Amino acid sequence: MSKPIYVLNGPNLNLLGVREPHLYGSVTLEQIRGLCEARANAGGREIVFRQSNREGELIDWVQEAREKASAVVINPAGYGHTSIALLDALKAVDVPVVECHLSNISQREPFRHHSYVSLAAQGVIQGLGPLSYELAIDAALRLTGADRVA
Ligand code: CA2
Repeated sequence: MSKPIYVLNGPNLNLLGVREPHLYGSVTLEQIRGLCEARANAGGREIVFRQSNREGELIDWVQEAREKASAVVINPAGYGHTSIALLDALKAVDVPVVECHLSNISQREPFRHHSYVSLAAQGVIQGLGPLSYELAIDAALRLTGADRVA
């Protein structure tokens, strides 16, 4: 049995579907968890899906993923634009890292155009709402040799 895909979510993503639907849509993080799970299960893989508002906790989970994950999908949220510590943790991960964003950060405020996390990611999927997560799971499956991808 392959190791699970770790799906890690950064600060404020727990508010999805509750606040700012004009920016991030009306789908909740719990619903996104369900989409990711279905997609991963179709490829014969489990997921570990977590969200934290704390930088250190995200870093602990990235370090945990070094041993326990087959791949990491991460929406670092605001920390993508600020956290060299998160970048350093991700650089120490040997399995594929796929960054995803709900919004197209390249079309937003200039301070969102740069992502430190991108420097450690094999690929980035953004701007497609919850589909960004589903495609990131597909990419993680393909990059880790799953024989079935939905
Ligand atoms: O588009 C994305 O997925 C982002 O990672 C979302 C982050 C933002 O800082 C990044 O630039 C792009 C923000 C997540 C906060 O989500 C909220 C949802 C509802 C209400 C308030 C915040």
